[in-house]
Amino acid sequence: MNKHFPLGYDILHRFEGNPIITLEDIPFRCNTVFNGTVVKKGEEYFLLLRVEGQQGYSVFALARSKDGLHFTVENKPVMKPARKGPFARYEKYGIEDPRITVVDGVYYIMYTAYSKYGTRIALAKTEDFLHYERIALVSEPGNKDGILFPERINGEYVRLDRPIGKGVGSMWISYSKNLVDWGKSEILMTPRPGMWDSYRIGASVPPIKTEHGWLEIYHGVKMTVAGPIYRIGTVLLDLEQPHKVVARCNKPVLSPREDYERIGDVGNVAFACGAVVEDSGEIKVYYGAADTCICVATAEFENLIDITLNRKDA
Ligand code: BMA
Repeated sequence: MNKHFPLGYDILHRFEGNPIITLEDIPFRCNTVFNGTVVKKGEEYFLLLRVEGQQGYSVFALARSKDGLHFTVENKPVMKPARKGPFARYEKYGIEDPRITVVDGVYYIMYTAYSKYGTRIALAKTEDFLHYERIALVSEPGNKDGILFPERINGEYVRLDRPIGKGVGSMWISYSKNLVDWGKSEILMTPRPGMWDSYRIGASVPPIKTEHGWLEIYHGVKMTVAGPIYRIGTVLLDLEQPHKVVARCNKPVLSPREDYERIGDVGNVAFACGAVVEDSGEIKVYYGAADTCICVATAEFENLIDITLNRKDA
């Protein structure tokens, strides 16, 4: 599991049992499994999966595990696009890319509501991971990759998101006193010309608090003649003023290399939506590969911080 690749390979180490969830593990008929957000509660891991149905729109399914590596998926989707009420017209094309964050003991899910109007960020909550209560649509169209911070900062809820302004995908930050009304939006991070994250970037995993700042595991996209390549990178944000970048990794921590990351509905995609920092000091990062399966990769958490601070080479 903690096999260390030589210099030049990835900083996150792939589990040799990857992929950990494929289409064959989903007990109901569907097209593909995209990505998943994780929570460890006690000794159990809950993975909320984005699953695309055969009709083409996505729903959420729940997978459970005792070791974080071997998962069993519930028989039916746990959350489907709303078909009535105020969310229905904005979820017509599906619900996508969930991210769970625990704030003040409540499990909140920010997800993408997709319709002919475009993508909007929506917020729901759950107590048991089986039932979901929608709270609000929290952005206008043209926004996605909404992720809540696990704590209020200076008394306010904070989120990262990715509005598409002028076709450029950058990471932004916004604040709210009540989780419903958001504002004080500011640009946080932009793509870096010439680099692996030159085309688009977006938040991926709920921020993790460290003594050096909030660790944000994000996705960076490079456009090539053969299409986009989605890689995983890291950045540290100031603890008190999270709109300030403390350090941003120069290199991705994981790039698509294995067949299961290169070949699928959308090839060359590694797209993280969740991570668990274990008491042992290991971080498990869960990511969707090629929009077709779920994988896990690990690192020593301290090592990942050092890499982000650009202190160390792989
Ligand atoms: C993003 C999301 C992800 C997907 C990625 C690559 O916009 O929709 O779920 O993995 O594109 O297709």
